[in-house]
Amino acid sequence: MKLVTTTVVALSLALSSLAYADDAHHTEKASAAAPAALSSGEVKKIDKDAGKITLKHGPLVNLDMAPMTMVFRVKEASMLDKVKVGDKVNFAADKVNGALTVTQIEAAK
Ligand SMILES: [Cu+2]
Repeated sequence: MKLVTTTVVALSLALSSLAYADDAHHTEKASAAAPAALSSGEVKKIDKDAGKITLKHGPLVNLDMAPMTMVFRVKEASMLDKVKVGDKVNFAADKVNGALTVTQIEAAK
């Protein structure tokens, strides 16, 4: 019985260290492929008909981009209802079909 207990403990220890290794792997992957955190910016212009937003943004690590003001596409036009010109925002941007696209946006608190 003691042997069984020891085996179970050893097994669960092995499993939990495996789980940790897996977590670390996923975190690494996420930061390389997708934005890990939101970037900050300020809304300069909104063109809902075109599905575009002009943002003055800070550094975009995932896109290797320095701070600037530029036009982004938005993933869904409805995202533009959540923000207005002059708002400070937190957003995520990525390259979608070759176009720089805001995939997530929210007014900063
Ligand atoms: Cu830019």
